[in-house]
Amino acid sequence: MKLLVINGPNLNMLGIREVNIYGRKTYSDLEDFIRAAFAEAGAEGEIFQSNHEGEIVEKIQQAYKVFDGIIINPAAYTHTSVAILDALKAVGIPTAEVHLSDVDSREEFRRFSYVSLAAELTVKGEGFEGYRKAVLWMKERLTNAER
Ligand code: CA2
Repeated sequence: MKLLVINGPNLNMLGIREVNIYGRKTYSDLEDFIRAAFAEAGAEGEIFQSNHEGEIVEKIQQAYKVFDGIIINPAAYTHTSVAILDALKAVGIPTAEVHLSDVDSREEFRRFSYVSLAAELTVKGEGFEGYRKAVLWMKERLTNAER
């Protein structure tokens, strides 16, 4: 089972500002946390972060026939990017969406997610734990698909 985790713009700034919303832990801490979740699930995984929409689209396209599942926190592109939605639909890889914060209880513009239209699971407001939930959910999802 090969999983690809994609993190969108500004998530590399975690722990530096807006600690009241996103917490004090850094992006490197998040990578360590996700690697531990891969190990718990017995999955192989890669973690990719980009501040550029086109790079995220290309990474999703390159995942075709390489990765079995995608876990994505598209960050601000969640609310704007038809291109990322179309890329996810194009590759047809099972997708889970993660948000550190509870996007439903923040500004109105964060309530809508294009990526939710392709994702089978969305986890919001659970901090780093949301990634672990998504990895473990994906393990179940892919195991059941093999039966
Ligand atoms: O809650 C989430 O995970 C978000 O995807 C995070 C995005 C935001 O645009 C989404 O609405 C919800 C923002 C990530 C930026 O993270 C920062 C980290 C440190 C300082 C400032 C922003």
